[in-house]
This record gives sequence, C-alpha cells and structure tokens, in this order.
Amino acid sequence: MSNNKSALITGVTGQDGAYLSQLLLGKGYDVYGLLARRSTDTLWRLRELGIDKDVRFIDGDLCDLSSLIRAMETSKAGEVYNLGAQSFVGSSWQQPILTAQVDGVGALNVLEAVRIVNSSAHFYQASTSEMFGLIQAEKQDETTPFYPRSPYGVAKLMAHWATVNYRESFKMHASSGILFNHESPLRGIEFVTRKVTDAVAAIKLGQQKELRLGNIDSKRDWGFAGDYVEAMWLMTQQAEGDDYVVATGITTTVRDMCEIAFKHVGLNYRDHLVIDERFFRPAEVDVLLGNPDKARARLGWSPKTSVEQLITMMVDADLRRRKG
Ligand code: GDR
Repeated sequence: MSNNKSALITGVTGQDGAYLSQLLLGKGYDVYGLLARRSTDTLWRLRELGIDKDVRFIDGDLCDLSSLIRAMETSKAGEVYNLGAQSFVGSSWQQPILTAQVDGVGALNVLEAVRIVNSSAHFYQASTSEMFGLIQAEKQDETTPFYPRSPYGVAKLMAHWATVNYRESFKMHASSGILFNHESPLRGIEFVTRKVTDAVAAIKLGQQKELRLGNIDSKRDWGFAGDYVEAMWLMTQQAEGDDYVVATGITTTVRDMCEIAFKHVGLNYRDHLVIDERFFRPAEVDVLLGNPDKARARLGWSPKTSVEQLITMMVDADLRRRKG
C-alpha cells in the first residue's frame, strides 16, 4: 500500500479519469485532478457521475513540467495516475508531434515531477495494446514484443519504456498498465464503439439514416472502463511496481460489434452501414487480443462485463441521452 490517501490524476476529465476518480473517492481518497483550462465544457463526465464538485482541480498541463511539480507539491499525492493523453489513434497522423509531446514527453514530465517532489509516490502509466501493433500472437501478454503502427503507438511506447526505466533507475514504484480497448457510456464519440452506439440510438429515433465507418474487419478486445480502473488501482497497491496486461481475452470484429448494437434495438446493421474510405487509417492494427492471466493471478483482477453487456449498456445510455 502507498503511504497516504491522496491521489493525483492527469486526464481526470477523460473516460478513465472519471471512473478512477469515482473509485478513489469511494475509497476515501482526496482526489486531485490536473486540469488544462479549455473554453469547451470538459467536466461533463464527472458531472454525469455526480462527482464534479468532489474532485479538487489543479491547473496544469502535461507539457509544462513546472505545473506538474506544483501539482505534486499541492496534492502531496501518494499515488499518481498518468491518464492524460491525445488518445485518438486516428488523429495522431494529423498531429504526430503534439501526440509525441503529450503522450511521450508528457509522461516523462510526470515521472520527473514525481522523482523530484516525492520519489516514493506510486506511479501508474496508462499504456496501451496499440504498442503491440503488428505483432500477432495467439494472445498478447507482457512478454509479447512491440511494433507500434501509429504515431500514437510510438509515443505511448516511449512513455512505457520511460516508466520501466524510472522503476529500474530510481527504484520508483512505477507500473505500466497495458490496457486493451475499454469503453463505456462516457466514451468519446470519435471512438468506434460510441460512434456506433450513438448512431444506433439516432437511427432508432429517426434522427439519422446511415452510419459511415472505415475498416470493419479489424478486431478488438473490448472491455468496460469501469472494470479496468480497478486494475489501475490494484497495481498501485502492490509491494512493487510492474507491467500488466488488462484485457478480456475475447476479440470481436467491428462488424460483429455493430451487429450487437443494431440488434439490441431490433435493427439490421446491413440496412444502415456505409463503408467510407475517409475512416480508414494509413496503417492499421488488424487484431488485438490480450491475455490477462498475470493481472488475474497477481492482482486478483478479472473483467466482469462481456462485450454484449458493454455495447447494449452504451446503446441504452445513448437512447436515454437522445430522448432528452
Ligand atoms: P483504437 O480505437 O484505435 O483501437 O484505440 P478506435 O475505437 O478508434 O478504433 C477501433 C478500430 O475500429 C476501426 N474503425 C473505426 N474507428 C473509428 N474511430 N471510427 C470509424 O469510423 C471506424 N471504422 C472502423 C479502426 O480502424 C480500429 O481498427 C483505442 C483508444 O482508446 C486508444 O487510446 C487506446 O490506447 C486503444 O484503444 C487501446
């Protein structure tokens, strides 16, 4: 266990930041969230969970080391979760340098702030199955080599190795959670699951006719974000930092995921789906399928939500939202 119940979360306004805040608040933590001030409403997820008044915000940015040092000093955090990122793989080809700065150097900035202010704090890095990229294995685990296929994957790989390196160089309690795709009703609309579930709700309500997608043959190991944040917390509670794959061990094509979503409201995806070249990527990760055995054995963690439960939960939430 870490020595105090104060946590600092970067990316607190994102899907995982919101669920992790909820989990930690429920465990009695003081939760501090790094907040980059934007003119748009970024707090809607925390509001949906009813915790926007409970998180203590600290102004700062992953690209600004001095703000991270200040955040460490203000929060006196015993646990630091680096969830902040430019997390949309598709955009990383349009903004490769920004992605490298935020997702790669940004993680290094957080590691430096932890090392400088309180090197005994427990650190969690949001790593990703995108790092495996082209490497096919029966199931990808902690021993599978990396071969990223996007500027996003490349940047995340830097952050992953920086985490390993700080653990080895400075004996820091630093963990890298190699999370496979994880979704929820709080998922951003640019990601394929939420794009599909929101479109299904709109089509069902007569507000939209078609859904345009790119590569529907790609396969993803989709789990529920609410389950996955528990694995993050469990990693920071161990005697030592380590790397863990967090996945369900089941992979589904984008096509089959669409079928689940449309079927749930009595529709056939074939009547509405249009393939659109614009949504194909310059390089694709064809199959992701994780083996979470180590997390199961060492952390006592296992996924609780099937892909069917996940997608139908998301469709229901989008129907509720669109009905008003
Ligand atoms: P991914 O998630 O790139 O796996 O990264 P995304 O949902 O964006 O894509 C999944 C797969 O669906 C295919 N696809 C489309 N994707 C989007 N977004 N929009 C489309 O119209 C579309 N059509 C087909 C994609 O090509 C891809 O194969 C997510 C992010 O959360 C990362 O931050 C995280 O690291 C990984 O999951 C694990």
